[in-house]
Amino acid sequence: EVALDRQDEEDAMKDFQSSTFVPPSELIEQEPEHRMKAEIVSENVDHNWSLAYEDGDMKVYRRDYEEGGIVCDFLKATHTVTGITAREMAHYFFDIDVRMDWETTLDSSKILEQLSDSTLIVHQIYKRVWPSSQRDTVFLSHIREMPTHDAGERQVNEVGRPWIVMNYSIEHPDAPINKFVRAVAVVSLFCQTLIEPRQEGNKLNRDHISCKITYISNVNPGGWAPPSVVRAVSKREYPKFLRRLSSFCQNACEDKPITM
Ligand code: 18C
Repeated sequence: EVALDRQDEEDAMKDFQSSTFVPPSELIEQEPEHRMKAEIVSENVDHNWSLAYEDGDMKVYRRDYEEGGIVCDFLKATHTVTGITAREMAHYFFDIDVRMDWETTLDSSKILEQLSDSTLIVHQIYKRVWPSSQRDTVFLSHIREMPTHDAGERQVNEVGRPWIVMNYSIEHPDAPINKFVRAVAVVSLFCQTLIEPRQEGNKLNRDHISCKITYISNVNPGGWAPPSVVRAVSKREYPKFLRRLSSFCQNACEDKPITM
């Protein structure tokens, strides 16, 4: 074990304070007013959002947004997946070893750097969408269990702590922009475990649990792409992703003990 001296400790603290990385746990503190506040803190959808897709518990909302003629719509989806916990859902969404088993938009997904057990830098190459150029992304991917949040924000029947995975674009020297158009994404998957009330003495099993997910995403395809194609691809791919990730997790967890 190496002890830090006082100067090292002060330097480390300064580095940490001046770092632009905000650990997700701090996001549960009061968010100050700014023009994007509604995009990031509210689970509620107002008149600015339109319901793009609905199927049972799954709801996908979008909000039009363009930057210089490029479609960068905001997306927000909620879903409730039976038989799995928040931790299990977040784990499988984060785990790059199973990504190709549920993600259908990719040609490849590769770890550029593993910063810790819960933080990776990932390079992904997407399938080409005709008639546009092929896209890639480089993003920081981080998973964590959140500190217990405000009683007011809890779901009815919620147990344990929420889990969150955040994927957000960064640059990395091992993946310079060359062959592909670099898309820029901010994605977060927030998961909460819900438990059905059951009779005393009844052992908890997977029939009693479900995971409520709130997924938000904002993708800038980077470089012009036909708006109608971008919106058509989104409309098709997000529900597909939610369905596939959900059934992947359900199958993966089926015969395993419940992980809270
Ligand atoms: O969050 C999801 N997956 C995570 C793990 O992979 C990760 C992914 C982030 C998505 C970044 C998207 C970058 C867009 C690149 C082009 C997309 C090509 C699609 C190919 C389809 C066959 O966090 C789940 C993501 C689920 C679905 C994502 C769809 C994104 C579509 C929005 C923009 C479309 C741009 C189209 C480009 C050109 C079209 C003319």
